[in-house]
Amino acid sequence: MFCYQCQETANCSGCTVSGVCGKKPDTANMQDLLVYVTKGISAVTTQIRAEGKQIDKSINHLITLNLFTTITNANFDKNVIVERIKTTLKVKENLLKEVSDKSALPSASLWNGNESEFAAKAATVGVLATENEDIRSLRELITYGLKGLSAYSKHANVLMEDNEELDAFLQRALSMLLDDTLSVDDLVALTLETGKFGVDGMAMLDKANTSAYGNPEITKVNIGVRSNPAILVSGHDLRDLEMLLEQTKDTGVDVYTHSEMLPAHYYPTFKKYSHFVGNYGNAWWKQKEEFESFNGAILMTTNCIVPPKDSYKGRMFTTGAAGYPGVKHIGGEIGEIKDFSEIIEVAKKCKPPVEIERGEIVGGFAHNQVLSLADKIVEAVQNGDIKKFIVMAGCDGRAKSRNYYTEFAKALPKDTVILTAGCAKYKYNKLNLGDINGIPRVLDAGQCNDSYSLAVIALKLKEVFGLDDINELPIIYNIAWYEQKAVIVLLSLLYLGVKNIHLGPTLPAFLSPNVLNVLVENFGISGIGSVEDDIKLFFNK
Ligand code: FSO
Ligand code: SF4
Repeated sequence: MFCYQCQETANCSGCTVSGVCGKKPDTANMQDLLVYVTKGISAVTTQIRAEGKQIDKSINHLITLNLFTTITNANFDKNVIVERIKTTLKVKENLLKEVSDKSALPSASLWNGNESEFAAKAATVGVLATENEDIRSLRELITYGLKGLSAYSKHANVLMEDNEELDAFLQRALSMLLDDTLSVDDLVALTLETGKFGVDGMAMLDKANTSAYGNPEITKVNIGVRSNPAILVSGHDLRDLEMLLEQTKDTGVDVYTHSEMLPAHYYPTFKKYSHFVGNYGNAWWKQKEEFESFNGAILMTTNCIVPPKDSYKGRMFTTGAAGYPGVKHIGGEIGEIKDFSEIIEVAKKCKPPVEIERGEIVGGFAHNQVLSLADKIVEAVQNGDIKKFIVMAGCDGRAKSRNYYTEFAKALPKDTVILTAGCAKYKYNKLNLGDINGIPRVLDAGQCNDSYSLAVIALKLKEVFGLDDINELPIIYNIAWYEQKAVIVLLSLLYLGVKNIHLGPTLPAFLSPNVLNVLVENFGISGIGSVEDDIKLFFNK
């Protein structure tokens, strides 16, 4: 195996023996093959579109789900990956019949094989199959961005939002990654185009979420527990949460959010459920301890799964793109009502959660809420009460070096406001950093995809202050990344013209020195230093 798609990759270079995340080599190899056949089918759909015909939505959904399934910590179940390869090959064979001109199709579109041939094929199509390290670097950067985009698309699709233009781009981009005639410059251009569609994808999801559940609003979220048996919902899929809340009504079972599901509490629709109690625990990587003490049933709707302990594996469930061998999976396609009765029955027999903390956290500062406070914020900036905003969106992770973000948040001057989204927030959202004229110093917009809100807010501030360039705003970008959704957020910010982003705790291993150089020269991207040095750098203190 060779995988270097996430920040925790072994020795900051690549997992080759087994994944630091727990992914086994045979599963990693099957994921490589799944990505390969997904590129193959994408070249077929791209050709069909070029010949003037349409592609059914179900094919678009198959492609995005394939990529989503290979995201870090989403699916560890080799059998699921193998089945998706088989389905993709079958669907592709049918699609090939629709193609009039097959001459330009790449070999990935024409390859077929049965399961006994999968391992041998997988060994020839992984990341290292691209020999030129700059081409490889750009191909992987784009692939990871597309994986993140696929995840966001899927969340919108389950809320019945689709964007054919976005799917057509995603598939065209995947097919271009098979094209050996493309230069570094071509791939740099495709990287930025991926960022454009990243913005579109996050906007689509924002529209889907807010149309379905209302605009997030300032909310205090309880972090303590009650004495009923309960279900803990993790991951990012709000539609799954909605179905579960409906089915747990009047059952005596409470529902709590975990990690990236916390922002669900900010939506008006979810407030109407009296058994939707609060948020339990922290970011994804602490789940081993927290799932144990939670005592109840657990539903993983997406990444990030940590290989479960036997102590709670039997009360854990996956759904959607998530999967883990030996953990019960709850099925259900887009548009179908999932049947959560089994998880509810398991929960009823469980002890109530052990309280691990008490109190509240405040969030709900997505674009609509922040823009309704715009006058207050603009006034605070104009009279000097707020000197700078620091965008600290992204991911949390288990690396000790990430304590930087807690220390950095604590060390920030008191006239600064943190804008956050994603599970990165858990490094500082319980620090009680206070407020400025009633505006909390940590404004949480929501999940990682709600980084879109931060971009909308920045663009609005640019307009209000009459600036020509988004980079003239008093905003510093100090972003933490872990997996591929953060990659699409990063590419989206680059597309929007944001410069001088600091990315940590380490720069991606998949950036070759030359590609990194392109990002440094054109966008001023850099890593992080020590807290002390960075505070000096940002504030001349
Ligand atoms: Fe975190 Fe995991 Fe949302 Fe990621 S839970 S690390 S960027 O999946 O997607 O922020
Ligand atoms: Fe390693 Fe990350 Fe890949 Fe897992 S996802 S195998 S930790 S690089």
